[in-house]
Amino acid sequence: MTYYGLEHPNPNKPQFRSDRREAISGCVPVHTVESQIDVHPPDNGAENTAAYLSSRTTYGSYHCIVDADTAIDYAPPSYETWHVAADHHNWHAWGIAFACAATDWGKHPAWDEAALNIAAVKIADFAIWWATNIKGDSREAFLVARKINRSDALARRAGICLHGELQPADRTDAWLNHPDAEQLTKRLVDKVAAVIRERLHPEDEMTPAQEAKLDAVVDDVETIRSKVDHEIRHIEGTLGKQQKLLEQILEKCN
Ligand SMILES: [Ca+2]
Ligand SMILES: [Zn+2]
Repeated sequence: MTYYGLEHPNPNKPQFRSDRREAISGCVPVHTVESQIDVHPPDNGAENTAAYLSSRTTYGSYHCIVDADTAIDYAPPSYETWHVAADHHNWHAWGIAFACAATDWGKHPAWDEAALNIAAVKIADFAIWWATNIKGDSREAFLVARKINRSDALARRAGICLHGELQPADRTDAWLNHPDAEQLTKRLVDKVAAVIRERLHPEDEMTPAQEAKLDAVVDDVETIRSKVDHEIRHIEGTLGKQQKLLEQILEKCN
């Protein structure tokens, strides 16, 4: 894994810190960069954002930036990046940003879907890394695949939240005031859960060939069962005759 921010450290302002001042909580604030959306392939939004983070003269960075065709890892999850000014959330949280503006959601549905899918993969990657390395049990990754609010984040709980919720004084990203805010959050959370499920339980998914094999085995079992049933009925019939004979003998003896 390579990190753009490590390969291109910002000479003007450092954009990360290589150790954390708090335990990594699994809290995932979601951002929009508030950049110009690039809807004409190739989408250079994430690429341009990464270059900006490594040259800007003010503080501001994320662990990951996504657009409709790319995810750029900017700094390792064990590092702090500068994405939520409020309440020391940078100390424990892992930040991901969409290379668009909060007002762009819903205007380019194909872009939204592609970028949400890419973000879901990156959040799921982080969730599994966090669960495995910090919590010691990969199944805890599912804790990240839920919506949390500001008080959850203040309590350092795992989950997905919006920057605007964590810092209501001066932020509304990634989609806090959007009419479809609830739906956008649900879409992202559901996609993250689906990726984690797929990664942690690949045996639940069968290929068509495996399904055909299973059907054949079930058919075999049915055939064997009906043969056994037939044999048992035959044996019962024989035993019945012997029982009757025995009863007749006993009757005569009496
Ligand atoms: Ca791109
Ligand atoms: Zn933000």
